[in-house]
Amino acid sequence: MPSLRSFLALTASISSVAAIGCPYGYDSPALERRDAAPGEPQAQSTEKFLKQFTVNDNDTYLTTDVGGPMEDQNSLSVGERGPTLLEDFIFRQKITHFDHERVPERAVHARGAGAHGVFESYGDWSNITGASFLSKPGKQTPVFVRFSTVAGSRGSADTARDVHGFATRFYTDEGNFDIVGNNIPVFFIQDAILFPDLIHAVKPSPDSEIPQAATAHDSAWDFFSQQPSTLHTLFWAMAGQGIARSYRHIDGFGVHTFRFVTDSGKSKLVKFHFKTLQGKAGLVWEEAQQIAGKNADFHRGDLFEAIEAGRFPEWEFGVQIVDEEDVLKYGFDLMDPTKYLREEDVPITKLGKMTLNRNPTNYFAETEQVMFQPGHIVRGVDFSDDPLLQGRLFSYLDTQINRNGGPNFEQLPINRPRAPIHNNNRDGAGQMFIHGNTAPYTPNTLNSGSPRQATQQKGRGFFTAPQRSASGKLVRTVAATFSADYWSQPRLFFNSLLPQEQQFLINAIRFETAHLQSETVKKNVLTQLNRIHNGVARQVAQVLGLTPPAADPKFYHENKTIGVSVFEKPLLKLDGLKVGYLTTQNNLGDAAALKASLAKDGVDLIVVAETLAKGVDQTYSAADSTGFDGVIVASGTSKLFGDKPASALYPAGRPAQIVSESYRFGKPVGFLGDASATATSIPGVKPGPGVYVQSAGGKAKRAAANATAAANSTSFQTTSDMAASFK
Ligand code: HDE
Repeated sequence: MPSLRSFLALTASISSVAAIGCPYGYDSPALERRDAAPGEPQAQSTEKFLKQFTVNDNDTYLTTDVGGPMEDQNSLSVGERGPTLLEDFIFRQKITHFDHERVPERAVHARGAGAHGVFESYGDWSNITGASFLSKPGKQTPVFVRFSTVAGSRGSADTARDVHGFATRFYTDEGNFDIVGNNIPVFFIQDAILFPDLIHAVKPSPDSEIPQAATAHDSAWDFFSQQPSTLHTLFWAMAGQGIARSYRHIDGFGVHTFRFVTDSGKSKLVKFHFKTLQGKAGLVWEEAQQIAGKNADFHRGDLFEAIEAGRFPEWEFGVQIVDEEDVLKYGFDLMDPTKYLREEDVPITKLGKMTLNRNPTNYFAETEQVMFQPGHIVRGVDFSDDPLLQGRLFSYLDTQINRNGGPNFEQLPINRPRAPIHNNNRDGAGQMFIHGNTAPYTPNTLNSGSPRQATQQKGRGFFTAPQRSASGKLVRTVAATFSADYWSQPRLFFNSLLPQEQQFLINAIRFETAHLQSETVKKNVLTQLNRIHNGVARQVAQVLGLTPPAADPKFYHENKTIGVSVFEKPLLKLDGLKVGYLTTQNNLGDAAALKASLAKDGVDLIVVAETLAKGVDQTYSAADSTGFDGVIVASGTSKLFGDKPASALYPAGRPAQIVSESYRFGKPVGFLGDASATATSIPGVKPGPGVYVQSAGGKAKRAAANATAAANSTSFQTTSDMAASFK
């Protein structure tokens, strides 16, 4: 059995480019899935809480909505061939319900996937916040997280290039706290009033409804180039963050500056972070596009499968903490959501760990009906004056009333807080509570004044940070602290990427802008790019056939920041990665042993052969390079790669295609035994980084002789036009 450790280290680098030579090995203490016993911490009780609403259809008769047993396969008709009757209440109820099955999809973030989990506090953080879920070390709080893309509709492909939503609900014992964030720490606009403009520009064209889930069109880039506040987020979206390997491999950010407030009323500005403990990883664009056609559910499938397999993804939750008076200290306004606060300037204080450990039972009831709101805060958290945040505080509730047809959606099981609810809100469509209080107003004496007002001192009420104040003339304007500079931070981001990642970003912009029709838009885009970086603008100009512009250096600088690259570090865990094992059904030799050995690391070996014979997981007729994170060619399979197919059961050239595509998509490919001889005969595969052949001694080793060159190389070298043309 060859040692596959170095191959797997590279497997981890599938998307983490510089991972070659990364240390193999990691800790993954899995949390148990279980229900809470009476008296156990509340965190364990989500499953139990939702169970009371769960319907079990086992061993039952079909009934109408009002409980009468019935049959519903034939409508009631006048004679066998006669017309059906209006009287048929069974028909009417069934069809009417079906007619109303759909609710409006989310106006943005329509495509997504969710999961339940638990948050555990690392400590007692009462020195910075009164939030009860952060009050004790080891305190557990149930969570529900929904990941999403932004622009695509509900049926769009997961791997569209886009910002990714990362919305987290903490069901705390003092009510629900939502962080409705993204995988990119900044946003396109500064004022919520521009949100409809941004979304109208990025959504498909109003006449043709083309293109779906894509910004490679004129209106998007028209807006981006007219509204330079978008450029920073645009750069992040054009980099690896825009085409994530999976939801498990993204970070989350609260984006806005919020406040933490202690019980004694002291407040600090905070920025929320979720850091993936799987490591970050992105796809390459050609693969992302291919996946969109071949497996549109790539991300939701990955999340669901990982959780089903007990490979629970984890994130560390933390905050950057800034004194109130330092709001302008870092060279920009912390109320401006288009700006990034470097970790070097304010390190992240890690507050706890979040683990996703249970899939929804019903997609619609849970993932579709979960209604996150930035306005869902708990005691100990407060807003800031960020105008984007202020606008969001209005928008989410408003859109959710529209989606639900009334104001009672907070009573749906997935939205229901785990703290008791007492207020004077009454009635409305779908009211599910039976309120007994006949004095639903405040103040009252008839119900002994109850429910009473909770204040900071009494009843642990919410309170606004005491030193918050606002005054000024009424104006419609952009603050000077917001509009002074839109260009140096995208450059900071760009400077901080690996050279290959910079090329990745440029190629993304080249792809998108090459779809533009309007010469004006093309020129405007170039002007904006050139304010950020002349090298970027020149490379884009090349593709657009425009004159490469002279430098416009007002905002140029060479500063960098840490932690923004997707590809610089190896993955922290290999859990849930898939290695394709290409063989023939009569040659399963090492497959079982290899499978067992990789399983110890949470890696699945998928055995590919001609038919679904025993021991085979996939056939060549169905297998695809996009389904694997690395590929191994079994010993004794060289005939798979001949000019003619070795079997009529798959198209000619299919195995070679899987290997060469995998290689081009930056995945490691390994050849065992006499298959090593085929390594160089596969179109496009060059000996070097990412290609492993088995040596005579039986150890998997890189075909490239020069270890230093290999350690510095990247799998992006394999993607075609990542040429040396940069600069
Ligand atoms: Fe959203 N956004 N957004 N957004 N947003 C929605 O709310 C909106 C913004 C984000 O998984 C909608 O219930 C406005 C920033 C996520 O259910 C809608 C503005 C950030 C999700 C809405 C923003 C986000 C949404 C659509 C500018 C990152 C999905 C349906 C002021 C910090 C949540 C819904 C889920 C969803 C409005 C900007 C993240 C229309 C007006 C900034 C993750 O209300």
